[in-house]
Amino acid sequence: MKIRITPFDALIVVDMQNDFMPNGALPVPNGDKIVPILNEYIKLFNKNGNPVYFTRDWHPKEHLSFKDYGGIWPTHCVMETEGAKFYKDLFIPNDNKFIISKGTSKDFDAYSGFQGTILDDLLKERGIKRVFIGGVATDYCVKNTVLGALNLGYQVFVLEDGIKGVDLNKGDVERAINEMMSKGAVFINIGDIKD
Ligand code: VGL
Ligand code: ZN
Repeated sequence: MKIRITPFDALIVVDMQNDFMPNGALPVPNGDKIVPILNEYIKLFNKNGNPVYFTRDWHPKEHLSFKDYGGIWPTHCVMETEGAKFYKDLFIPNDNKFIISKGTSKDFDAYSGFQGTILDDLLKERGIKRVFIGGVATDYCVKNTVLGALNLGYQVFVLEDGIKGVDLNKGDVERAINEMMSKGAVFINIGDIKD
């Protein structure tokens, strides 16, 4: 497949934060391995003048998703902490980039970058029709961001070489991929983009 980036395209990089990387509070196995490829996508979009949206989990310290507060996750991505910062090797352009914080209030969680954020408004404002989505975790925030985008009417490309999952229950990643595909997401690799 050959895809040419148009002015109606945006890149969404999901949750590439310290706590989701090896040694973080909620590590995605090999989450750091996708950074070089993600950086290639980021540079490609940025060079073309296309916007790049970085979502981040940005929780208050008493968040309901944390085990201590009735949730299923260890404490992670507490706002303003080291664990919530973007991973050091992730390339963050100076221009045309937007940070989208989610899960920011104590009583709500958001696996999708569209949930409780202005991401959809920002995309619509710029006339974006197609979104390219990569990051972590395939079976949680990537999946939900992809399904959210499809529901909102965007054409969605998932970066097959730029996602990593958790697989808490064996098969979760495979099921997530099948669900995204069956709802219309198209999986691509860096070589599919015509530079
Ligand atoms: C995520 C678990 C909890 C994710 C966020 O980014 O996939 N997973 N919070
Ligand atoms: Zn979270």
